[in-house]
Amino acid sequence: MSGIAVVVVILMSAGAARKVNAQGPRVIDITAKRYGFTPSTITLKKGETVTLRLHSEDVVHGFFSRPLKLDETIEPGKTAEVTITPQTVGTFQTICDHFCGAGHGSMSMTIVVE
Ligand SMILES: [Cu+2]
Repeated sequence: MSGIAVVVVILMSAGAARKVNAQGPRVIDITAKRYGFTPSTITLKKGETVTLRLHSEDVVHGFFSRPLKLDETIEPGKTAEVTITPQTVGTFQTICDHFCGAGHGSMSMTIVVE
């Protein structure tokens, strides 16, 4: 009897683990286009693992934030992905660090970690 109980517990545990793995991190799509990002602000939770999926609608853009250790190149027609787990609460600016035209200097978005 106790052998059956152990097998049932193991099967239930395996099922729970599969469910968690299949779910994976939350994915947030971010589109870069001269001269901004859509959405312009995202909110993450401290300690939550999130995948940022980056797209460009026109030219090559950058996605850079020193405090969040982000430094991605976004090429048109391709998808760049970065998975982060922010550990610091705050409001962080992420900028384009590839010159993309006259308004390049104002191209940024906000990542809020709460
Ligand atoms: Cu730019």
